[in-house]
Amino acid sequence: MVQGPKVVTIERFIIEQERLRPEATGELSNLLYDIALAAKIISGYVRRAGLVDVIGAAGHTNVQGEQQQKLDVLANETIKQSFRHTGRVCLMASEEEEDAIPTPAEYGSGKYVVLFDPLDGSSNIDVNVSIGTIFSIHRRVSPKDGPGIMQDLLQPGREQVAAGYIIYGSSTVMVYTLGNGVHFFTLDPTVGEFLLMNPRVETPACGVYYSVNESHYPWWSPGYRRVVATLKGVDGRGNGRNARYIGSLVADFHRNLVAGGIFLYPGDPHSPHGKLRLLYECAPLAYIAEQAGGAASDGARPILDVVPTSLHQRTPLVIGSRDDVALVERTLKEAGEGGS
Ligand code: P6P
Repeated sequence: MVQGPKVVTIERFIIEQERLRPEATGELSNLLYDIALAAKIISGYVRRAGLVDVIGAAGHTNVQGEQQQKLDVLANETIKQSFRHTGRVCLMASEEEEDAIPTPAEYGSGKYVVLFDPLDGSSNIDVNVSIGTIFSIHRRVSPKDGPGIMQDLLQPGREQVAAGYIIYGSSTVMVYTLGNGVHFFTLDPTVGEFLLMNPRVETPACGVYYSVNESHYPWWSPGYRRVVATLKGVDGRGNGRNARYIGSLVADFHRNLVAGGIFLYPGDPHSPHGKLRLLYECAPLAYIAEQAGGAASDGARPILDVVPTSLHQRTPLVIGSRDDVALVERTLKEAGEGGS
């Protein structure tokens, strides 16, 4: 019988990775288990979205002023519930909630904080387009015996101890990094386990895709217009890329990570800092991108170097294959632009 590849569950992989870190206490490993469990639960909701009464709006809006979908609410509650009573997390922040989310004092004040977008791209839920969960984990900076504070959350992306996402697509894939490479797992629904697909993902240096909402062209700066013209290959140098834009950040990012490509969400006069959120969308994906050999910028500097000042602040985002990000930064600089 031909032996297939060794089957490694995410739990087994996390344990093996923990053994490589003598200083590890196991708390971060347990936090990753918590996230993997939440991902399985949310995946179940998403897979049944058309079958049980979870599709459609939940009837109220979130802090972003967006119509909350029922799945948004379920995903948000599922993630909060998976951390709240573990004693590993002292404070959380969610795209769905204006204020930081404290954990009950009786459960201790853990040494980590978690920031997350529970279900990004939720406007795509009712049309069956891939959506995703994004998470970012920092070690707290405040005294460990007290409650978590805002400064624990407002840390530069470079300080993340872990970051990742789950994409609910044709299959459910969990991707994360602890700073030692990017790891891919696919959920096998027949056994309810995330199985290791690739222990060290590397994204191509130069992509085949570019992803941007071209309907914003009228608002783009001259620099960004030149960037997109270059990516289209209208400069005649034959480096034209394929346009792919799903309108679901995790789906666009994941395709580019795997195949090579670049995603852009520039700022414009309507929203000078763009649409995407720094702390729980751009910074975690930037950590993944850099760990996979890619790059992420706000147009002039690495996303991971941006020092946050508020929980839901936005940033322009250029992320993906490193040569492509460098091309965008160079082009914007030549146009006298760049940065948020
Ligand atoms: P636009 C989804 O609403 C989202 O937050 C991201 O997932 C996605 O990349 C972006 O907005 C799409 O925005 O303006 O192109 O529809």
